[in-house]
Amino acid sequence: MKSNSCVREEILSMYSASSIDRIEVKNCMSDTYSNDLKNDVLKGLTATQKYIPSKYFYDTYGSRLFEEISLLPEYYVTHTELSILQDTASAIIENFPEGDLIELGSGANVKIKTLLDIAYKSYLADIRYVSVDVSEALLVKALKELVTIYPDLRVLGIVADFTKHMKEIPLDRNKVFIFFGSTIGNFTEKESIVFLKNIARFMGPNDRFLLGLDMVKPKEILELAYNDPPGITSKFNKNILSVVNRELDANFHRDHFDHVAFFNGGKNQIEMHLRANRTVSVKIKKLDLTVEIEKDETIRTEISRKFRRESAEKMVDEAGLRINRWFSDPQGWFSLVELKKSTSYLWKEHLRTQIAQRKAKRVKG
Ligand code: SAH
Ligand code: AVI
Repeated sequence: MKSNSCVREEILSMYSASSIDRIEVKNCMSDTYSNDLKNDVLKGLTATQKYIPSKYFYDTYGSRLFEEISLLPEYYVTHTELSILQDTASAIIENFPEGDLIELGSGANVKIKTLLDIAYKSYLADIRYVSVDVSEALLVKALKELVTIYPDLRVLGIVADFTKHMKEIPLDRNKVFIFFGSTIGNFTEKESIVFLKNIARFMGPNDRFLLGLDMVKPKEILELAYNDPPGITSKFNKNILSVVNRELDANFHRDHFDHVAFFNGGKNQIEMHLRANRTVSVKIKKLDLTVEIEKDETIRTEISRKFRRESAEKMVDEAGLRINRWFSDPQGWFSLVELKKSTSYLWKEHLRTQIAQRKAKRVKG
């Protein structure tokens, strides 16, 4: 993806000019979203186990539903991670006098405020907040709120897919990468290592990476979090069908599917599916495709992997990172892990640079 494919957006609003001057937004998705969706849905709905990638949950309505999920008492993820952050924000932010806080999949920016509150109390000089999310409406709204809360804070919003557009992130300053909410759990094991390796590539020896990890816990607690009694998660799950209907001119009927979420103990992951409650034939006009779905057949819409300390250590180690500090709640339900680039990875990079420099010298000589 070339950097000139990101378009700078004009921010128009009723906010004061001084706040708006501190917001910059670029959109890297305007050209690619529709094609990516076409390719992904074609691949997913013609696979043996049908699936639709979970990043397509987050249109404006889906993002609002996720915010509602975050407030549910059963969805312990958000309030547990927030409680860890409140206890550890000072320790996390110390020794970060200036630079970029880069949050990936930032959503409604609920959690970053805990860090920014502390940063402001410590009178940290020059912090810029860089927020990366696929959901443009949510990102712009959240950034406007931040500049009104924090005087002098500069923010950069990047509407982008963090699995594809990492090159769009500015890398010239000290950095803390942030990936809250255990969104890493929505990747397969392989994808999560590719993703972490990609971030490690962009980290310098002093940069840090704050990673939220949801831990394995009793099945009943996990399953209740994804089967909340008010049915918000069910609405969130079915909204992915509305996204496909709208964007690809399809005729999924949400009432023909039931929300299913269960803990797959063999894989330590919650799986969310949409199960057809009758035989269904769906036309997807923009793909020129008709998909036949049998009664009780499912479309997998999300995996949400849960971690143990050992599996987390193995994952970060394979990605060339190391655990610097490990923060957790008293029950050990969620972990906030501070990562740095591993020494062996830094050495390898150092050696590679030296070899390249020697080669260049030889060619010149
Ligand atoms: N970090 C927040 C939100 C988590 S929800 C929290 O901890 O509460 C996941 C967020 O990631 C959503 O805001 C969604 O829009 C975003 N997201 C999902 N897949 C993405 C992708 N591939 N690239 C960029 N953002 C993505
Ligand atoms: C964003 N992600 C980490 C959430 C999760 O728990 O896997 C998304 C979600 N799905 C259902 N509820 C919340």
